[in-house]
Amino acid sequence: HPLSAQPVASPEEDEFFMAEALKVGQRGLGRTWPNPSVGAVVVQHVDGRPRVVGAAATAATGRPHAEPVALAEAGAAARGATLYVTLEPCSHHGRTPPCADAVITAGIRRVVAAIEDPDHRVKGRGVARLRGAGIWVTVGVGAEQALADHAGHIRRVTEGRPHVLLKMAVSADGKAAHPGPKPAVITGREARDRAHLMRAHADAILVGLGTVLADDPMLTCRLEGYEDRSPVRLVLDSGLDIPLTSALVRSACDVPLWVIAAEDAPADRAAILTEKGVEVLRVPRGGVEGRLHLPAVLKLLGLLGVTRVMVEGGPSVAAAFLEAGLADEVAVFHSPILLGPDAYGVLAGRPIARLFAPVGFAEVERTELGADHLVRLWRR
Ligand code: AOF
Ligand code: ZN
Repeated sequence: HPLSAQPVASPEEDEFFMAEALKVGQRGLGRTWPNPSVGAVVVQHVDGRPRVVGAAATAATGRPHAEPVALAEAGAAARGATLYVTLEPCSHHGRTPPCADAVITAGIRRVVAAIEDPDHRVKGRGVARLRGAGIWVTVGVGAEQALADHAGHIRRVTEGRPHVLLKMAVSADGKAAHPGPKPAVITGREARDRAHLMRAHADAILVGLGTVLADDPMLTCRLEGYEDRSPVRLVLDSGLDIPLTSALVRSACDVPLWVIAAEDAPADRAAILTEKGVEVLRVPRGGVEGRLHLPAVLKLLGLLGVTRVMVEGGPSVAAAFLEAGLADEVAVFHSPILLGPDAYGVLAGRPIARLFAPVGFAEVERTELGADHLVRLWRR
């Protein structure tokens, strides 16, 4: 189309529609891996007023990408329109043709992208392709939120490992669990719902064998409306000691269960678990006291396409991730209840206070949830 004057939109208009695109993209978090969950919104001016004529997120398991779906919804209305997209449109021929080409073909006049795609197959080439076709491109609107939303994708394509969110629930006296047979109920309903939303938005949820033995958890997402959004469940279990009668193993055919064992774990045990529908993975030992080497665990997960891992315990697993500098984000649910002197500390005896030290982590959210409150921190 003709090289026309740069289409004008106010910064407020750009911010507004990028916020829409980010919202759309966030809905797909946890189900698009190995791909990022991108949001795309097509905006056409009708009688001088901007109107959304197409919107889409990356489909489950990553394809199709967001842009072609949003453009198809817009149809002829995409001609001359502006596309707001939370990640640079791709330029590579994957299992689908490049999104940049679809944008060009649809007759889009201007593209507003939140951030460049660090994937080595794209990395600015999508923007270059669009500009080469005479499309006006703005990059950087909504970048801060997009960097957070795409942290998993970015971490995986740049470092080969997923983004790690460490979730903890802490009593008023700094404890995580009772020594008794029943798991301690620390937080209330609203906090629980928020934690389950975090599960829905994770690709995988990870616990240590200790948590399986202590709590026999399901680790599924049971938030209303998100029941089908359970992440892959991961257990660090170097010796393959997970009970065959555990809720996790018994549900392995319904919700994926990956057990991560040491290379020397018994093969016959692995065979039994595999028979039950469990995926047995192996990594070298190399952690403290012969535990699994956490960088190797994350590297393997990255290879398998996992972009977002939520670590949910227990205390020694949490401490190990923090100590290895592998927790990128920490969500601490603070409860007003007291668990008493016999209860376990939240980080296996290590002081939680250092999380809040000015070096290390920066607070990005503080929200009241009923009687509890959530503090979310992001590694600097
Ligand atoms: C986009 N829009 O909605 C997504 C993109 O394996 P492929 O061919 O599906 O390509 C995956 C890569 O595409 C992924 O690593 C990321 O760079 C990009 N994801 N790109 O234009 C989208 N999900
Ligand atoms: Zn694409």
